[in-house]
Amino acid sequence: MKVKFILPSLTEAKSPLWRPIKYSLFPPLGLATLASYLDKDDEAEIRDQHVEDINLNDSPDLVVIQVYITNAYRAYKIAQHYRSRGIYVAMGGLHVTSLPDEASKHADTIFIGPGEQTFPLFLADLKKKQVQKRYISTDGRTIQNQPYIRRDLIKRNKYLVPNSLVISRGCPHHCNFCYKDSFFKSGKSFYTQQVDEILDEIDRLPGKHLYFLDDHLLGNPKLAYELFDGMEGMNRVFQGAATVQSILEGDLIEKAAKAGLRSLFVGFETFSNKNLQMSNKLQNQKYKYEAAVQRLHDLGIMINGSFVFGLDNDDKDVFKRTVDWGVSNGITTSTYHVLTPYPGTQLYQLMEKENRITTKDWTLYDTRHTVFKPQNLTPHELEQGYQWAYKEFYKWSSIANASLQHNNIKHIIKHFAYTGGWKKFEKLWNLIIQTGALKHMLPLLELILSEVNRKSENKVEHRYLQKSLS
Ligand code: B12
Ligand code: SF4
Repeated sequence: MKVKFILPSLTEAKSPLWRPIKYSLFPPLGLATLASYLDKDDEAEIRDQHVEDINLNDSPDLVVIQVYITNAYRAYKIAQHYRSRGIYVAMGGLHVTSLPDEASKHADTIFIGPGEQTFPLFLADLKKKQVQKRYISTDGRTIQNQPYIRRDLIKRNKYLVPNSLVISRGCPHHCNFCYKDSFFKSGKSFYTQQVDEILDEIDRLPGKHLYFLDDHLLGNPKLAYELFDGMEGMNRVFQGAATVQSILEGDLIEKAAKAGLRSLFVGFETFSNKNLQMSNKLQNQKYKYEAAVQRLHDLGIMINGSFVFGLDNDDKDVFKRTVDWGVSNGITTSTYHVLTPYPGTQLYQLMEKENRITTKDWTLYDTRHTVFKPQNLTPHELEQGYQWAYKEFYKWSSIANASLQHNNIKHIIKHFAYTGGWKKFEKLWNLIIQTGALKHMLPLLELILSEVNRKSENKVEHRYLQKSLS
């Protein structure tokens, strides 16, 4: 059987605001995971529309499409194209799980929830010619003892970070704006691989750099301890995501740093306790963000802070407050989002009930547009403030100021190079992508992620550097 796996590009990936580099970071790991359930004699290919042409003139036996909210319409068109030619189309992913009735109009079979258990079942049914219209993941979810991800189908040279991996599914928390509870409904919503399997997978990945795409890398502290123990001496540098709480409790973060953690995505989201409460983001509530920042910086770990604008307790000052905090606390990169009530989430249900959803055009659900009635801001103010925050945080003087918050010269230089390199050389990135030179950038990233020598002699006189950088 010939199987084609497609990741249609997100709408925003083709907009004038498109930053090709953002969409050339990670390969489609979900599809490579599904491909691992095929038979040995099946033929498979993965096409990621963000980095290549998907070529619609072929005739596979089965087309498998991954649907995110903002690529949904594009996914439906591709499905329509193949179905009109009698080719079987299966669809799954976050958006299909949120809105199965919408998606089922466009596919022969849809999948609700993670695919590790349902996709192999479907393949077996397909052979018996007894396929169902819907497969729903419920009990028995696991990612242990699974076949190897089909990394051979990933075109590594098209991505800046080909060594992405994910050792868990879901997360132990329940924020009300997050996709997680609806995606993992009726079954386990946080589960992990076994340590020996993870270490094995790491061993199979070439080079030095790893990016853990887990929602919460430290979510299972026991597993994380064992993993970091095992990784010590493997000479890896890695990036991942975790919560404020997990950074401050125990000494897991020290272990992570020893194992090679060099940069962490942290969901700060908001400084307002009311907002945190409304969002059920309780894991942030009793902790001081500054303490988490200090701890990471002491370990030489760079921070990518995530912030949401438009929660009910946000007013016009929220943008400046958030940017100022990021700069004065030496946050390396900030990811800002306009609050987005994704269908299926508790937040969506709440807003729907209060009649606050203003559009159901899913292409606008990209966290850049306001798709609901905010409480203390106009939709326009919210979008303007969001755009202003990005500009302000990433102007050269802010980058320099934020870099100078560290008391170690290597950390200052790394911060400056990472943020400047990521945000300030768009044209150069485009050229690098177009000329196929992306694969040569990884050593540079690894260099920037090298260890900060903490004992170092090179603590610097701030005023001196402030002068030379600005
Ligand atoms: C990598 C990533 C990206 C990449 C995606 C490109 C790529 N190559 O995959 C990039 C950088 C482009 C990106 C962009 C964005 N992202 Co993103 N991203 C992720 C991340 C960290 C990992 C995805 C991944 O590889 N997961 C691991 C694999 C194994 O899982 P999977 O892809 O989901 O596939 C499984 C299932 O979905 C299912 N499945 C999927 N397709 C199919 C098809 C069939 C037929 C079947 C059977 C099963 C199936 O089976 C797979 C195996 O279980 C997730 C968080 C996460 N941990 O998943 C966030 C996440 C998907 N992103 C998120 C967000 C908010 C965004 C942005 C809006 C951020 C922004 N402001 O720019 C944008 C736009 C996305 C959009 N809304 O359309 C949210 C999504 C919320 C939502 N409801 O849509 C997530 C969940 C993070 C979070 N915790 O909130 N992202
Ligand atoms: S901590 Fe992150 S992944 Fe977990 S529920 Fe909250 S937003 Fe979702």
